[in-house]
Amino acid sequence: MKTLNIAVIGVPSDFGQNRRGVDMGPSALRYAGAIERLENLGHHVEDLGDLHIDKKFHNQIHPTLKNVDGVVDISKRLAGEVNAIVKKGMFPVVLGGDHSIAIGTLAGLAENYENLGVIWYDAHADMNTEETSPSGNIHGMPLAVAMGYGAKVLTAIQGDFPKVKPENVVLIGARSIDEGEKQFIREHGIQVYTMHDVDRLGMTAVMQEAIIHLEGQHVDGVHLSLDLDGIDPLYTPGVGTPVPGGLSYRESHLAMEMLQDSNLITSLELVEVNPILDERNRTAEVAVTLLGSLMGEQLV
Ligand code: HAR
Ligand code: MN
Ligand code: MN
Ligand code: MN
Repeated sequence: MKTLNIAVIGVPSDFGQNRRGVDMGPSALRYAGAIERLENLGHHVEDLGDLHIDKKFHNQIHPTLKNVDGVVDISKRLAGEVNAIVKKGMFPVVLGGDHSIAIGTLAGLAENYENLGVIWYDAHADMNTEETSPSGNIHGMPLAVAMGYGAKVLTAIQGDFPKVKPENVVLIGARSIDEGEKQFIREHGIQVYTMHDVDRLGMTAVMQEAIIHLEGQHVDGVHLSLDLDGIDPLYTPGVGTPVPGGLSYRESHLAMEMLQDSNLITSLELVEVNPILDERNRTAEVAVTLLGSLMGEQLV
């Protein structure tokens, strides 16, 4: 296991969706022992604390891009922080917050990588645009934005260029994909491992294929965007948009362990933890055990 200099940053944003409480995600993850878990593995950890969220952006009326000014404000500042973390040679761990924060994370990473890979571990594809979104919730859009699709005010953050190439994106655990997203996936030939694929192939083969695909793309880094709703709500009930039939606890640990063994991952975000909807902080606790497996914990 490689010992890393890790910078942890909390992003208590709930601008990307309708349900309050996901802004307490960073607290729940810290309470569940995220920092200690990393330190106990021998990593050097710097906790940068939480970004300040300007509540004045709440209740902003915009039916197709809800709370867009808040998302833009937080994305710009998060991108700056993530960029600075990578420039210092540190490994960024971003604690959300809803998944709209990935817009900022990926914008901050983009300047540092020529050919960034992304693993999107999620029940959803998060590839809607303002035109295709059934909800207007920006947490359903960040992956499209990162590839350069959607409202210009979002795609232009940290420069008006695509932050990630469609061929460098791998989805794992998808089981709730909107019509417009299906079309986007087909058009761009995006590598998607749905729950059907996990059922048929097994997680071992899925991760092997995903890793081989990214290596074949000659990526110079891989960001893992871990939405806790990718896991079955039996294990992680504290999320805003639970979808039954998800990845199991053990499948998820296996995935994290294989990613640790692959040595590919260069940044991480944990998103959508909502302690208000949870049972005794179980979701944050599962997230922290997955963080442990990804970052080098061994069973023996
Ligand atoms: N696809 C739906 C929409 O765009 C729901 C998206 C839910 N997204 C998250 N993040 N929870 O994955 O509104
Ligand atoms: Mn998501
Ligand atoms: Mn999701
Ligand atoms: Mn191992």
